[in-house]
Amino acid sequence: MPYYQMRCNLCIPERNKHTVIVDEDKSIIPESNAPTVPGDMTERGCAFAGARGVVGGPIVDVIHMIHAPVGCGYYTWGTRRHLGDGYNWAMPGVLENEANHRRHCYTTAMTEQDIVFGGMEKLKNALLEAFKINPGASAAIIYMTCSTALIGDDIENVAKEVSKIVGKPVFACASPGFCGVSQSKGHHEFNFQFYKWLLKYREEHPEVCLKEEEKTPYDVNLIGDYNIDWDLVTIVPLFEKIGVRVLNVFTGNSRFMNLLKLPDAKLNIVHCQRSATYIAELIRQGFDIPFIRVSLFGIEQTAKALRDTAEWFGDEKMKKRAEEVIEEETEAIRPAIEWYRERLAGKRIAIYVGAPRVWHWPKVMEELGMEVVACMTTFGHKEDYEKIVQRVKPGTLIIDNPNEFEIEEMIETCKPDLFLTGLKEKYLVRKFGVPTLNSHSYEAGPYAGFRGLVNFARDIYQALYAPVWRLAKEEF
Ligand code: CFM
Repeated sequence: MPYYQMRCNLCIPERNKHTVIVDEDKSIIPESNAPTVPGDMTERGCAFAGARGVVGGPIVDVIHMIHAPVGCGYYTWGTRRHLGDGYNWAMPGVLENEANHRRHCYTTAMTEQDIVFGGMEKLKNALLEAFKINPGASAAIIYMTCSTALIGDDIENVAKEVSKIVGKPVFACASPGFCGVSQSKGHHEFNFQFYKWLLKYREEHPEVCLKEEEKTPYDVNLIGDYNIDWDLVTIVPLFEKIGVRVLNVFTGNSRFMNLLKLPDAKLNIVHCQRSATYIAELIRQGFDIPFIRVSLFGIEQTAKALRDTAEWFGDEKMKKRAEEVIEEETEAIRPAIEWYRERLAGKRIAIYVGAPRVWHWPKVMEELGMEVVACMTTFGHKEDYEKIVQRVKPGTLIIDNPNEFEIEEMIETCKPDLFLTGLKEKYLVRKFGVPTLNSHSYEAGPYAGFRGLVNFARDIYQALYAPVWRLAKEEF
């Protein structure tokens, strides 16, 4: 029996196949991407959250119209710090980092009556009103959620109608929560539908494509980075320094019209390989543009990403430049990292995030001298777990889509010194005297790239050594 029996699951045996202990030959992975067992208090989000909150949301200069009852509008802002600087067309006096896409909610606020009689007219009027209030918006994206999908509102037709009236693109994304088992399905839907729409739009409006004379042999897209707490500031210059041009980021701090040029690059560099490999794969199939997979956290992985990029271009000058950049950057952070490593050495870490960061980070923890004792993902697929088990030591506990009881038992059995996790678990975990660190939106990022690692190490250090934990332990 390869699975690990948690005590809390004795009465819910369906959960057993989602919990494993990594073995010596790393052959066992938990079952994943499966429907949550009824009665299990999952922490998963819905497909709409994946489409709106994760992939579409970071686009800064569009109206994100949520065609749904007002409750779904919760996912509009404040839920994830995918920052942007596109506030030039928002109201005067807006604060930095409060770009329009995060500051405003646009929703049709469907009522019972609209559900009975249909909401297409309401959607059309809402879009026209939103474009009128925000004349600087480049485009609009309509997101459909469970209720409007169930009544079958034809959002594509409304998109076409409004687009004709305002003369700007309107993309309709059908992302009802029920279309999948987690937010992961929403990533998938956004990728596929956007790509399909983009192909048609480029065909009808060839002027939006990158002109031949504007192309360079070193144009790349960074796919699957969402500029969490300005990660792009520590990532993009690294690529620019080795001599590539980052044409587009899908979708961190991106502009809608620029995204239409996605297929005009020479190479796609995929960072989040859960939420965005789909579009890289579609572009590969449709335009013969290859992609490489990278990890942009920690020294070794970021260095590898730069080397792999230079290697792909096969350009000797770029390869040399990559080595110089790696050397320069590593030297710049070495004293700080050494200081932190001394203080973090031997600490036991549990990681629970969506999926990719759970395999991006074990190497990073190693670089800081720490040990990963437990790994959990909300919506990981088989490939994510394969990567996780390759990167952790035998004996590590892995839980797919954990619930509160499993997290409690994990704390008791694995005894982590720090839990890299999100806000939903934070209070529960802290009650056990275990510090947490906001691993989705960060405490004070960026965390990516070489320079980001110093911030990451600092936040880990501060979480671990906050005097409150000593006091809390004395109390009990
Ligand atoms: Fe990709 Fe992400 Fe993640 Fe993700 Fe997320 Fe995120 Fe995440 Mo939170 S896009 S899958 S849906 S790397 S919001 S920036 S941290 S769960 S591991």
